[in-house]
Amino acid sequence: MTTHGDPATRSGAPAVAARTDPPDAAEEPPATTGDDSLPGALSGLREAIGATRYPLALPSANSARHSATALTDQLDDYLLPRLARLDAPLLVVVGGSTGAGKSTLVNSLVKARVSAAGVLRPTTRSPVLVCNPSDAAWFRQGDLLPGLTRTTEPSDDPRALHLVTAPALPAGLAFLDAPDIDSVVDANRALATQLLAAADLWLFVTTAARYADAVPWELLRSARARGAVIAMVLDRVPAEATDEIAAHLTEMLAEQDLGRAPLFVLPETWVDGQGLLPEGVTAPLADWFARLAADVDARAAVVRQTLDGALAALHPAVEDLADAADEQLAAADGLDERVRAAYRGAERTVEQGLQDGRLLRGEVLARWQEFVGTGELFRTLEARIGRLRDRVVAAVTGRPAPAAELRNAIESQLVTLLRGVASEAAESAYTGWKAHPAGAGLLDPALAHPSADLPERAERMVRDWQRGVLELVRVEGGDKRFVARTAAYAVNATGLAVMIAVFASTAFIPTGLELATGAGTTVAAQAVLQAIFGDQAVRTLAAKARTDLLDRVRTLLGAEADRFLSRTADARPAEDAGDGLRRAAGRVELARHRSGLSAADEEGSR
Ligand SMILES: Nc1nc2c(ncn2[C@@H]2O[C@H](COP(=O)(O)OP(=O)(O)OP(=O)(O)O)[C@@H](O)[C@H]2O)c(=O)[nH]1
Ligand SMILES: [Mg+2]
Repeated sequence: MTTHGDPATRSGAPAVAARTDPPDAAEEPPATTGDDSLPGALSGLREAIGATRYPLALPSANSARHSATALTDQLDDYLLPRLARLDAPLLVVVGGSTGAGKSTLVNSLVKARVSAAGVLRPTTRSPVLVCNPSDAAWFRQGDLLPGLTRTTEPSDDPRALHLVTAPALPAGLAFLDAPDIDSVVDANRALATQLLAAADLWLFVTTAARYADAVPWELLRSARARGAVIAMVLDRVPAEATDEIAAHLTEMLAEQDLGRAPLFVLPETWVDGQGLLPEGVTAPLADWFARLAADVDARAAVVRQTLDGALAALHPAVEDLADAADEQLAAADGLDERVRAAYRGAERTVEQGLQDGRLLRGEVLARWQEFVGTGELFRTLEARIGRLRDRVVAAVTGRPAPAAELRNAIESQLVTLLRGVASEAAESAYTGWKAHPAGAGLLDPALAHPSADLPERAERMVRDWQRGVLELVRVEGGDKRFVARTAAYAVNATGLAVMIAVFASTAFIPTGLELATGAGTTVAAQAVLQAIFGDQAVRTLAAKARTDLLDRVRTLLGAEADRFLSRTADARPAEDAGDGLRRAAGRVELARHRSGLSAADEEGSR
């Protein structure tokens, strides 16, 4: 094996990255009364991340969901337990393409067949952690990677962590043989990424055949961005191509700003009967790790650099989450507005319908004319219009009282109007949501129509309103001169007149009355109605009845709109979720700088 580049820097103890400047005082988040220690700030951040969801199908949502999971995992798997035990053994996670020889390399470094190597791809499905027996207790207790169940036997379960000890491995250092990062098996890929986020040091294994593959470079770039300490192994290099390939890979590493990562080039060789590489081949790598294990300061520097890098990377990642949360909120508001606009339109149509006399057509008008024509109305009125009544009584036919029919006609006219506007509003809200990517995902076909029980509820609502109008007449009109105080039918008749007045609130006299049968009746009816509707008391009652009707309509339509709004309410993050995330990340950033984790901070404090 050869070590490429200047051995003094390339394979020496990994250099520690320059620190980033502490945040400006102006950017500092407001002081909180909470725990401002680094673990306290991290727990707060974990809580803020856990409390925010991204259910609306926006372009940013998918990556936010993944990132939130990855950040939570990294906090649990690595950052919190590592901070709690800075002196715990250094964890080297061995990652790379399938079949690159990762398991073979780990086995060879610890001089034992601890992880199965094989010809079938991928071979490693369940991670294997190997450490010196004296470090086993720390890894077994499960603070690190707490989601993985410790096993003492090999397993294929990706949620299991097979713990093995190897006396040949120096204390203070552990290897974790991970599944392949570019796996055809989804679970492998996800687990490998999760494991790498829990590494103090990433040992990337690639081969002469695979080193230019895209996936490893993507991961390497993100590791670089996090400031993780990385070492590279170029495995199975044919002797004749060593210089050329090593030079090319060195160039690629420099291009990706990874020029400082030590690179170990291992020649193609035979594995022995145990599946291990010859000691001569692994010696430089084994020596490098032995030196690292023996040097407490170098080990601590690696831990600090990776830890500080991972902590520093939280801030931009959480900023992205906060933006995604804000987008969720804005999208939910936008969707709500489409629904509100649709149902506001429905309310307006009803209001207009009450003003423009359109409700006084057909059945209602016919029944009203009948009601007036039979004299039922007149009979119930007294005093001022009593004289008029006397004059028209002669013209009145002897047909049965049609008050009930009028009342029913009013009811069905209103219900028809309400069904119509509710239909239009549902359709408009549905179409509005369908055109929005986040809205389409919340819809189900039933929402395109009013609720199934809307007609029933509308009928009940109108009947309640009618009862309310009668109650109003009874209470407020009880001592008015045109209502016979003792006669229930007078209340009834006045109530119906008030309802009609509601339907014709701009013109006191319902249109079309001239169509009433019999010229005498018409004239009389006009006169009586002028007397009634011209009366301030009736106008006041009608205004109240109208307000009451519109309130009830609003409630009815509100319940219709809620079918939509409850869906965004379920999806919507808390109003200040984005800012909560930003504040939590700001507290972590502040605590990180105070902690003196990064080398320069530490130097400054010494
Ligand atoms: N000849 C030769 N064979 C090797 C070498 N390294 C690994 N192999 C063989 O290549 C195959 C794959 O090696 P593994 O160690 O299982 O590879 P891996 O990276 O762990 O693979 P996954 O677990 O699937 O990701 C095995 O059959 C090894 O015996 C080497 O340097 N020389
Ligand atoms: Mg393997």
